[in-house]
Amino acid sequence: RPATFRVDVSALLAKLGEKKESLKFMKRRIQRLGPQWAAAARHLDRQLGDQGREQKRILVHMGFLAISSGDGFSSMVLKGGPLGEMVQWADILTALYILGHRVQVSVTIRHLQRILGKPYARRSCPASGFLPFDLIYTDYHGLDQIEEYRGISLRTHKCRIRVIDTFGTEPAYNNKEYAFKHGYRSSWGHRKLDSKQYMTMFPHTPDNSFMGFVVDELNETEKLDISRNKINNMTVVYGKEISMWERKEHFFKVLHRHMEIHGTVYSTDHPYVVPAFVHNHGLLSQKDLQQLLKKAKLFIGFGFPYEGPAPLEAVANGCIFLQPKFHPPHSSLNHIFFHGKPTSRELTSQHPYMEKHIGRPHVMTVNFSNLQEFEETIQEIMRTKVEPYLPFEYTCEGMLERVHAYIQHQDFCAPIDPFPLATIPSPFILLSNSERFTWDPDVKAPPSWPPLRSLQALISQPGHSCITACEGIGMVCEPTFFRFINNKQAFDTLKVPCKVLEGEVNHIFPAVKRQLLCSVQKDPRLFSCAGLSAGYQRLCPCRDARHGQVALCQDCL
Ligand code: U2F
Repeated sequence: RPATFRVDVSALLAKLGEKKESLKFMKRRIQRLGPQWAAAARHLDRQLGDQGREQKRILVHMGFLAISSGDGFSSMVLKGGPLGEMVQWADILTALYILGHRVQVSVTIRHLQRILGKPYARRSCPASGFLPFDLIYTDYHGLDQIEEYRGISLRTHKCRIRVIDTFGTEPAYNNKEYAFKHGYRSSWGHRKLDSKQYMTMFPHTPDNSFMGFVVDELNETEKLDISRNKINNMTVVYGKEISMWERKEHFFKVLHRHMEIHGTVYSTDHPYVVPAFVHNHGLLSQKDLQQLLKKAKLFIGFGFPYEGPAPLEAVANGCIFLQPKFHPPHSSLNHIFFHGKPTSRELTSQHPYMEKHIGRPHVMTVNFSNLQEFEETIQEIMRTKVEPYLPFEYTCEGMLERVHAYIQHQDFCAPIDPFPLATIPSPFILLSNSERFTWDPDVKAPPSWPPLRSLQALISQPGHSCITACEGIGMVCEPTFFRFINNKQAFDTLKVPCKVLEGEVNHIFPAVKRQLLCSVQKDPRLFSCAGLSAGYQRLCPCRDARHGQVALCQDCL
């Protein structure tokens, strides 16, 4: 059955009950952004032309709202608790619905069982047989709940699962035995999924799929209004929870010398934490927060929360985002918040996406421990004029395009043909700079998404990851391509004089040490863009990317 775009979200709203604060928040968001989603759907529909799309039956089970410990998220919605997750789930639901799929939603164990059948109802929904969904979007909590309360193993159906995983899961954490043996312990991970089945909030590592969320897009009149009404000395502090304001007095003092400070912190009875000169608006609705940001010149973060949606919203409304640089970087090795998370990613600032993908003049990342540098940056910001800026990948159309592409092209159920380790003649052709190769257009390429014509492979600098190596040539690491270059011919094409060629189970392979010891990967689940090790040069598969849409290659739609 073909999927047809929808432009009216009211039937989706009816699927979400009224019981939980979290759901009410999501409904308000879906309703508010409805017209923008509809416009994006019309545009994408025209762009895709008569490309057929198949309608999928999709279960969306938000496990974090169903946790037995009392749904901590919902109770904190009105008290400054995390809203980033709710923002993302609301947008995922809308994208799936607008794309025309059959979406069922569950936020309680009871409902999940009603949809999937209780453990004893094996005949209607046997463990290894029929599952009435093509795809299940859930989170780590949801995975446990589906296994535990339905009493089935997900093994048979795991290729249909998509895990919404805010901070990401790197391949080294995906397999319990491997992770424990090599010191990649975590509280999560260990699911042995394809790493692309994990879907993140920002494009943290290309090992995972970047799902994202959306930010209100402004029309030309709104942009004009912003440039007329900006108040050059108005700051909004990033932090809706009181702990995010603690021990910041010295910064507020400096800031207050130049600017009027506004906050949207939930609590009002902490006069020593929120100074009297701060205009605290209390927690605002998303709509009202956007209005405040439209007037403000500066949105300032003090280190926490990490990687939330609000800085993108601020920059989209014409603010400059100022944030602290982290030296040394924060990660699961040295920071309690990331401890136990299945990633070794290092955050060089509060929001590395803002720092690296957007940067100056919209985003300023400075050393906050130097108060003079801090003050000079405030003065520089007051002199700098910026226009509202929103990367395409965070618009409704950007998200629709991406989710559409994933649904149509990502297939983790199809058996993967082992690519022959040595095909003669070699399918690779050196590019003119002779440090990279691509797939020879005269050799028939095996089916692949992204298509192999976007491949460019190279050898990294010693100790660098493939993420860094590909970024160095303006490209993106593409883990799907590892299986095609995990062979001797790839090393030969790049003239690496391998004295030894071994097959090993290690997430940094394929790689070479001292130009002589070449190793290929024996476990395809461990192909990793993020992996690195001192002394090793990675063999890296890179690809191009669509403008403003890092998740998709140019020919990926
Ligand atoms: C992040 O979660 P947070 O909820 O702390 O992220 P924020 O960037 O603060 O904002 C989330 C949304 O809250 C909204 C705002 C954002 O879309 O419009 N909001 C609001 O409605 N009213 C207000 O007064 C202020 C903000 C991150 F997203 C999570 O994944 C992490 O778990 C968490 C901790 O790092 O940080």
